[in-house]
Amino acid sequence: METDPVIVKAQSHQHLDHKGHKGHTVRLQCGDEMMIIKYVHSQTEKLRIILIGKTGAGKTSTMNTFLGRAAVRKNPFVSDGTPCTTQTAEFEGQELVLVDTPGLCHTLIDKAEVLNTITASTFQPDEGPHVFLYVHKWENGFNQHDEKRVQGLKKMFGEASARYVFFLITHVDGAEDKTTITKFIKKAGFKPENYAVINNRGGKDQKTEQQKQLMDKINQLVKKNKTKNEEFYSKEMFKEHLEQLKAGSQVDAANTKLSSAVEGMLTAVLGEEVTQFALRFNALLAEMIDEKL
Ligand SMILES: Nc1nc2c(ncn2[C@@H]2O[C@H](COP(=O)(O)OP(=O)(O)O)[C@@H](O)[C@H]2O)c(=O)[nH]1
Ligand SMILES: [Mg+2]
Repeated sequence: METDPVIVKAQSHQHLDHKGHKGHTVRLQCGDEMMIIKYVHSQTEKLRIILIGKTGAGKTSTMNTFLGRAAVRKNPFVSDGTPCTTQTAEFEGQELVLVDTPGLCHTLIDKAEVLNTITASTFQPDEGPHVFLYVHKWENGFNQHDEKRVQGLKKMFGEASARYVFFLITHVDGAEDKTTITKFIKKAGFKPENYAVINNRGGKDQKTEQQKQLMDKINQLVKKNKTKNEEFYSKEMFKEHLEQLKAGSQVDAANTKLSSAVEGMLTAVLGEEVTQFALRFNALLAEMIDEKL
């Protein structure tokens, strides 16, 4: 997002680091010399974020908050019926690829199909996501079903995926007690640095501040993963997870009766064999989850 230029008078060019703001254009005046610098994000240029969570959690609204407009239909029975929706947004000079997914306890779509769509969404931009943004609605508490959903995510993508999961609590209007939220975060099994709150119905200033906090924390997480050369959740990590499952599991016997709309999409990215195995695994996972995921 382009903003009005900020004019900074400095003694030397070194002051630049302290005066710049992400996404701003800065005009630096040093003596008679004038420099115009456009600040881009100093962290990873482009982030791929996949939004996952229960229907009604606020995934689509969060996406719209970043888009700054209601570009995606909010009706869960309409928007959730379509395979993954990808939108590109920009926040403070950083490009974000946001992928919306159907709700984890959708009542109208077959459970295995929901899982298939999430798998396809994960690799829809080809390379995997930097972050699985787990969206949760505040007010419900965090019950055993929620715990199962978070665990289900780990089951789908393996232990390695835990490094990429970030927790976002929606419907937080600012009146909530921080201690209560901290306790809640602990119960959900997340570290304080890996969660943020947002009120998608809040005012512009509140939302901008909350988006800033969310993105700063996400960038920290990505930076940490990057130092280990594991910047994002990769296809290789997913394949490795499936390989481990193959040994002695009933996955091979599972039946993918569904004519999955995402099959072709996945095959192009993961290849025929891995895709077929992933679909069978999702069918099995869906069967195992007898209560609403
Ligand atoms: N008050 C409030 N309402 C929200 C917030 N986020 C989403 N909603 C509302 O919750 C409902 C479900 O949101 P939606 O984004 O469609 O959820 P999804 O199914 O996860 O995509 C909609 O009516 C939204 O307007 C929030 O942060 N605060
Ligand atoms: Mg939605």
